[in-house]
Amino acid sequence: MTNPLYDRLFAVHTGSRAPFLATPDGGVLSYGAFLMMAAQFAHRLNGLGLEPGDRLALQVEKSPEGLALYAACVATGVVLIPLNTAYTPAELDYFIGDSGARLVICDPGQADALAAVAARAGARIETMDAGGAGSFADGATDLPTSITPVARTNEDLAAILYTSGTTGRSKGAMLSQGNLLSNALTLAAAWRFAQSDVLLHALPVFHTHGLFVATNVCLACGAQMIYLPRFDLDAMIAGLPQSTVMMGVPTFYTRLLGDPRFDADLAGHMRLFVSGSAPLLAETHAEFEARTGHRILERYGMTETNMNTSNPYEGERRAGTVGLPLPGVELKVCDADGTELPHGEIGVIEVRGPNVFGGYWQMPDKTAAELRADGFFITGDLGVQGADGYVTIVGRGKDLIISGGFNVYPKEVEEVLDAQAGVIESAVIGVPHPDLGETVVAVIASDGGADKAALSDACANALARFKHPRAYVMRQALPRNTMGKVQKAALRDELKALFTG
Ligand code: MLC
Ligand code: AMP
Repeated sequence: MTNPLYDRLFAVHTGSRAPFLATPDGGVLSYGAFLMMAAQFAHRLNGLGLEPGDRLALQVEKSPEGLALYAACVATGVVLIPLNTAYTPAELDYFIGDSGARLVICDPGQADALAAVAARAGARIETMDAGGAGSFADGATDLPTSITPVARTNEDLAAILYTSGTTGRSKGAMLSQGNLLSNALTLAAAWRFAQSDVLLHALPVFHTHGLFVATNVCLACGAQMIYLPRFDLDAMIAGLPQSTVMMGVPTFYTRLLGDPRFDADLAGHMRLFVSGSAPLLAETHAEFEARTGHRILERYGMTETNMNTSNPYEGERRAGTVGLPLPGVELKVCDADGTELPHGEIGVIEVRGPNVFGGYWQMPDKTAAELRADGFFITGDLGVQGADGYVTIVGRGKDLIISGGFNVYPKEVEEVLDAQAGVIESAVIGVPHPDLGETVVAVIASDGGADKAALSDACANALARFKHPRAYVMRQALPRNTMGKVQKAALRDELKALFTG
């Protein structure tokens, strides 16, 4: 009996005393102890009646326990649905209902707000923390500390990650054991990960970057993580001298560069800095090298595909590019019909490989629209590939804003704004922001009756904080082209200096 992901990433560390997770309280959890906790959680999932293929919705602050639950899901075949801690009950209602989750695990502070949501979906709800009523961890303390993982294949589902869409309705990307395992092994080899590595981990663990890229490469080789609850400059400065690798979104890099304590000495113990999830400006790359002597390694991926390209570990890390297709990943730049374009021409990036997901949860039409019959996934990113293979992302074919590494689909925000009194229509755009890369701005066509405070309240009720517009611009009408389409490009150009000017 095999369970490819569990066997290769987790079971190999059984009984190991090597450090796995160092937390800011000074605690260090060994691999062996982590796996004992994961086994108890797996028994608890079984005890609650969850079976392979059942879905578990998890919305908790970052902690070793949360990560052990990921391992427990892999061991039991339960499909993990990690959810952003910023999501509002209204957003969670959709994710929990759509996924048909059988169990919801949340932090105690969220339990009241989520009880009705879980009840509506017919799901059981437990809190993560020990000590709380109905606590998942409490219920696991006396359970066995070892487990035989359930048999799985590479094709079996390991996780569903929700990603928003241009139509405003989020889609659950179905990621298999093979998707996750193949990418973990590819990245660990490409970035020369070894057991001696210590990864400074400050990313959230409800997205591909923090949960799969960062965590799985460490698991693949038994490396240690300094596991910070979130990005905090002081904690980063304290952690760098003990670390060898850092992974982050571009905001991590601009924030570090904004701190005079961050210099070549502080980065002296590091062997690698990786950036992704959003474009890293070439000037940030240059400033970072001038300050520390390190050239940031930029890579490119997405929820549906895990990682697709990476600048080389050895060889030229070219600023402004996302490097070369990873081993096993086929990449082509195409026109709208999927016909491959010659090198040097701009088109839509399509990718195929063992990293590419199997489709969207219960959305065959959306799957068919984005995943071609031959296995190529249409990323919606616009790019160009040079004759030497380097890929540059030049824009997005999809209407998407990336704020501090979090994706915001304008349609979702526009739907909330358009429903408010006095709003004729709205156009939500991304404008450059010195800290977040891009930030959300709403342009409102109003008959004069729209009130900014009311719009802001409506967003607060419906949407996670990172999706809220940071500015409202009132107009009598939105600019339209001769086809009647709102000219977002003109608005972006007009408002481009709102936060940087
Ligand atoms: C927090 N806030 C944000 C925000 N993050 N607003 C907009 N965009 C964001 N990304 C809100 C907070 O709620 C707060 O609201 C206010 O902004 C200021 O908070 P802060 O303390 O300055 O922000 P901080 O908590 O430090 O978070 C910023 C951040 C964080 C950049 C460190 O957002 C982050 O860790 N981002 C990483 C996202 C990520 O992992 N993406 C990977 C996706 S996977 P208020 O109301 O209190 O002022 C993927 C695939 C791939 O894309 O290729 O990797
Ligand atoms: P997500 O849906 O959160 O997985 O976001 C994936 C999107 O982030 C991609 O489709 C790209 O648009 C963007 N992205 C990820 N990495 C990079 C990068 N290095 N440079 C530019 N864009 C990136």
